[in-house]
Amino acid sequence: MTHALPQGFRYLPGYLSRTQQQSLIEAVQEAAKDAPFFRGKMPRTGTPLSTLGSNFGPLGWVSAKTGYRYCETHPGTDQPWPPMPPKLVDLWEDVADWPAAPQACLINWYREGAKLGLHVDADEDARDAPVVSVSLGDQALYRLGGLNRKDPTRSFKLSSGDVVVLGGASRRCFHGIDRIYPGTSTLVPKGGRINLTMRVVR
Ligand code: MD3
Ligand code: FE
Repeated sequence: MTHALPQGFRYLPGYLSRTQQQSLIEAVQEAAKDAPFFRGKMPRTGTPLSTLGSNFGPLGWVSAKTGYRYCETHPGTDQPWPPMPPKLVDLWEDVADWPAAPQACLINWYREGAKLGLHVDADEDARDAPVVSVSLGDQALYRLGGLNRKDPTRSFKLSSGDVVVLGGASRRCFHGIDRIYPGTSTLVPKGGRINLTMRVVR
């Protein structure tokens, strides 16, 4: 007996062709020249995250000892984030079913051993707008739970080119990345997995 997926959750495996994936990786590499990947820290404890992050768009998500926040500038360069690539905006328009454009795209880079504990995304004022996630590079074991931390969870293996739309109730569900599978893709030049998440913030 398996429980139902949350309302508004859409998993689109193999949505992007290899060529489309490559062009997104090129956009990430271009952006990283101006907005280098940085290691965020857990609020209060200052424990380093196991992922490296950067952002596209007018707002970027930053995790620091002082807390999580959306910020108009990169914490290291104090410059605005690189613009959202038009191809990502097109993807949002194709799948998000939402009247507003995304203001932030978090770029998360998972190298071998990186993971992301079970959490809810709650730093956006726009709590009803969907999040659109794009997986690039190595496969990852993704876990999706319910509205409460103790609810049962389901696991999916996300592969390069997969898109997940978290709309409706699924937007408020617990989720995380248990592990990545190193060496399962040749897409990312230095290896690992890059996840892009587009968000409406305010
Ligand atoms: C479900 N990233 O950046 S993406 C995150 O694959 C994050 O790197 C994971 O969780 C990753 O916050 C999962 C899929 C995702 C993103 C946002 C969600 C799932 C979500 C928001 C609500 C529910
Ligand atoms: Fe999340």
